[in-house]
Amino acid sequence: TAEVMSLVTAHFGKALEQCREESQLSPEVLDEFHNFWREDFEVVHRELGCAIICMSNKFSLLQDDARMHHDNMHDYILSFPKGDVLSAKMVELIHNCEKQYDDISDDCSRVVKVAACFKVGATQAGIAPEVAMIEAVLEKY
Ligand code: BOM
Repeated sequence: TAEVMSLVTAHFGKALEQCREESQLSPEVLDEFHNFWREDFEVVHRELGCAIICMSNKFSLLQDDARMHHDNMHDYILSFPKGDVLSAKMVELIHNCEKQYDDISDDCSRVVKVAACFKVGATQAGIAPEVAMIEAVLEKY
């Protein structure tokens, strides 16, 4: 659900500042990670793909080929309250997106495409969080 997704995003987003330098992601492109979910935020910058790879690696969510590690992603989502209602759907959405862009060999470029596809898919599935929901979660941290 969107509620669980807001918890996951708030947690995952904490890794952004650790990854900003190595991914060359400027604050002008994305200042706070939860803005990823804003309707008017376009998921297009290669540097964002690099940042997502770096952030995912902090939680061991990727394999050596920079594709999702299915079991680890599943367990990561499960670690949140009511994560069980989201984990399988999330893994499925991401994997379907990976299949669509498998021909892009540059990891950062491919991952930003996968992330954009995931955002569309999650929105269509009704599990995209409102930015206000994420901000409410962040206030409790
Ligand atoms: O093939 C690469 C797989 C990368 C998966 C990451 C996609 C997520 C994009 C960014 C949105 C994140 C929101 C919540 C946390 C996801 C773990």
